[in-house]
Amino acid sequence: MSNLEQTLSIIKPDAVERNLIEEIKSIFTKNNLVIKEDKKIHITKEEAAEFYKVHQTKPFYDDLCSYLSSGPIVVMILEGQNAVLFNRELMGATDPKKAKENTIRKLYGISIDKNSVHGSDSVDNAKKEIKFFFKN
Ligand code: IDP
Ligand code: MG
Repeated sequence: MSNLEQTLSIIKPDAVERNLIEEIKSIFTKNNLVIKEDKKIHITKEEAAEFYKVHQTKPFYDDLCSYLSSGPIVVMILEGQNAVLFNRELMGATDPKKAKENTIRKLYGISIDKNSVHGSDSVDNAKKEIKFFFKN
């Protein structure tokens, strides 16, 4: 059964800094996810805090917001079959040390905080996150 979805992907500062944009994009496109929109931006810490608001009670929240705003990022809308979960599979586990072989985080992630990519974790959150970056 067809289940076309959109999800939000972010190439985080550690990966942009290491010139991994095209390599990461090609993993998506080779796996039949279509990049519907993409832009390179540099957000403020306040914007990062708004984006990551669900994590505001976590001990790593402040560092996370500083990090996401520390340099340019690439935000993308990916579209494809079961795009939300499928993108999470391509990304791999949050901690690159625990990520499966050939996932983006296994290939490129440096550490649990510098883990190269973000991906929405549900269809509802994907809608909110896409709106946050593309439909203001
Ligand atoms: P996810 O990115 O795999 O969805 P989340 O639990 O939503 O993981 O956490 C958001 C981001 O916060 C992670 O990608 C990672 O960069 C950072 N993070 C998560 N857990 C930790 C931690 O225990 N220490 C430091 N940073 C963390
Ligand atoms: Mg998450």
